[in-house]
Amino acid sequence: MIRRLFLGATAALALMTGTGQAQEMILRSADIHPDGYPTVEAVKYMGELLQQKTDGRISVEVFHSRQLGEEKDTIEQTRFGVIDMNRVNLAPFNNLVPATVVPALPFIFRSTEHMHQVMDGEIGDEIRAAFEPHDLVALAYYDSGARSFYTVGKPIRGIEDMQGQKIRVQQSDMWLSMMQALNANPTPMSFGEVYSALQTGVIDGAENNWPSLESSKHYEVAKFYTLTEHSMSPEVLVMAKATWDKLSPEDQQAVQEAAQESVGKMRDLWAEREKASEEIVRQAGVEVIEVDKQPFVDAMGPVYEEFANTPELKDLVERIQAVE
Ligand code: BDP
Repeated sequence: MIRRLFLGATAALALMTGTGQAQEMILRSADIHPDGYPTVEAVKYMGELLQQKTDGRISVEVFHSRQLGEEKDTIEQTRFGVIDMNRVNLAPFNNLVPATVVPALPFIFRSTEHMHQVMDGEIGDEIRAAFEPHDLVALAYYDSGARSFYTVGKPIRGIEDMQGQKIRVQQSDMWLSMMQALNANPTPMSFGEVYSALQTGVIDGAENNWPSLESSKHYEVAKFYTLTEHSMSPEVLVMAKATWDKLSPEDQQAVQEAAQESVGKMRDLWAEREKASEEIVRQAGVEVIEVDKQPFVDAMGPVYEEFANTPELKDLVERIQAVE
């Protein structure tokens, strides 16, 4: 008997004939980063684990390098179940899922260890649960280092150098507010448009972590990297609720386990890549600028006021700050 399993419009199905043989299901997962980038490799690894756990029935195919589009579009498509899985930073979810604003807030985490403590625990689970009403199941958080500013013309050596700079931000209202608090001109755009925008002077700068600065080759154009480390917003791996709902409870558990087990792998890959990327960027002659962070921290009051704007979100901020 062949049991039919429909998994969204795009999950590839290969029905195998013969009694007792299960169908094979290939989950399509989106990522804007190129092949070899830690997030891409971590999701591939997650797929291998899933395949092992399901005796080869369920696997994952990662469509890296924006093959399925920019994040704004792939997020929508994942919500509709057109794409099964998606690895995105939390920031592009900020407008949709308010709780995701909190871990993206400037300077909320004191260190990577603090971020891990928070996201691996109850608070992380709470934020994951906030995706469900938006037709998404958040499976795991991945490292994303710390984001800092890079500029083409004028180096940022102090907070006063932010004045009037056109800085690309992710498509999140919180990020607009953050740049306004620094007297910069925020320009939201997709990641894929940033290289040419830097080159043509549409923007003066952008901000990201070492691996993204390196893999995007933005460092070829932006020759000043100022270590403000203003956000440690983690990455998140989500699944379409439509896909999730079509899995048996056992398979849901296998997916959840595989995702969680890929987190350690991701952390190793990330640590390695961070070092390698820093090396490449420095070798290319980018001036890496140490800056006094305190004035940046002090300027963020209005951002917290505007975005930690309900008792629940305020409480979330306080609980994060209280985590040792
Ligand atoms: C990278 C994240 C990616 C973001 C991108 C960006 O991995 O998900 O969307 O930054 O700035 O670090 O758009």
